[in-house]
Amino acid sequence: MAEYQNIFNQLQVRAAPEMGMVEQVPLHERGRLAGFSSLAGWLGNAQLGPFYLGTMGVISLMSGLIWFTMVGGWFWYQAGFNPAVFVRDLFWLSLDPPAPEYGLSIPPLAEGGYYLIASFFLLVSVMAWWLRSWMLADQLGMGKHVAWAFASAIWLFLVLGLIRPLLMGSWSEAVPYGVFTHLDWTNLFSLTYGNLFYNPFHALSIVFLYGSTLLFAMHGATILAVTRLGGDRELEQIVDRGTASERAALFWRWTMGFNATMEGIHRWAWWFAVLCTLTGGIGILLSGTVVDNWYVWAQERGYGPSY
Ligand code: 07D
Ligand code: 07D
Repeated sequence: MAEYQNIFNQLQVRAAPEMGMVEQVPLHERGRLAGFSSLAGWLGNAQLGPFYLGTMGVISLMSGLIWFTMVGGWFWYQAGFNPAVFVRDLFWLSLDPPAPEYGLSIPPLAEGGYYLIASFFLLVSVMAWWLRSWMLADQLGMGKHVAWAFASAIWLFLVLGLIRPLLMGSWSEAVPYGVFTHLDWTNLFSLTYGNLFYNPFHALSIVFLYGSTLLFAMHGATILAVTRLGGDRELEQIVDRGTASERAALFWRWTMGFNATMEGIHRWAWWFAVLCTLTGGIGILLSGTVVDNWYVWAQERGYGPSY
């Protein structure tokens, strides 16, 4: 049994919780509580905690909570303080940005001012979480790859809600806070700029989105396929012949003539994910600022059909 472990039958060790390294870690910011959960153990590691909240964690969670309650409070108001209506209409309720006539000025609370205040807290929350991802990696002596990848998502987030509205001179360009209203916004955006499919950066973003799922499936499947040979426990794999690692690589070399390396596959994954939101942000930033109609733009460049 101990020789053959995978996600479904992993042995769940119960001993004193492992608290992690202490070197260069401000221990007063790290919690002391840790426990075990069988459910967590089926999905990943059975140990839960200790949590490391830190100053940025507290700032992020608190401002995130303020944003969340402000939005929830607005929904509650829209539902006429009726719990049944609130639950029934939850997906349709929405906190909307100011109307176009307000431009970049601060409108009355009920006409978008409240939206702007909530957005400020969402911004603080996301940025503080980013700082936290940097600081924790720093304390562990790690590279900053997670922080940079997150920065790529934040780039798209900032383009959608801050940079593009500023360039367009109107907060009304920002995305509403609502489940279906943000989908309507997305649809309208595409229609307004003449079909986003003809925006090459939207296409690139889709390439990396689809590519990410393909790479994720290939990598996940490959490693699972060699867990019976210890491939998930990447020790000794790189030096020996006939290891899980070598077979995993050979599988792809035999299948398609090329194989990634143990390190390289993770670079492929990182770049595909990062490029999805990086190219996406460029595409959104150009819409309405540089290009007014992607369909006409494509026609002028000879690839948009003129029916
Ligand atoms: C699984 C990690 C966990 C994260 C989750 C999201 C909130 C929002 C607040 C109701 C993969 C938590 C959600 C905190 C609650 C209120 C006011 C990540 C995982 C589970 N969208 N979008 C969703 C956001 C944009 C689009 C779902 C956020 C753009 C389409 C969820 C942003 C455009 C579809 C959601 C954002 C766009 C969705 C599931 C920010 C173009 C769907 C998300 C901050 C990119 C899908 C009903 C998910 C859906 C969906 C959240 C931005 C398009 C509510 C926070 C403006 C086409 N979006 N979205 O699982 O079911 O992500 O919608 O930029 O089909 Mg969206
Ligand atoms: C939104 C990054 C920001 C998120 C952050 C997270 C919290 C919550 C809480 C954990 C998602 C903050 C998190 C606050 C924390 C908890 C509990 C990433 C975000 C920082 N499109 N489209 C894309 C496809 C069409 C449109 C990208 C496909 C139509 C618009 C992606 C199709 C129209 C925008 C993509 C399709 C249209 C996009 C998003 C098919 C609508 C964007 C990538 C098959 C009718 C966005 C350049 C992403 C973009 C975007 C896919 C169709 C509109 C590749 C597959 C033609 C307006 N579309 N799309 O990672 O970048 O998003 O475009 O039809 O803005 Mg599209």
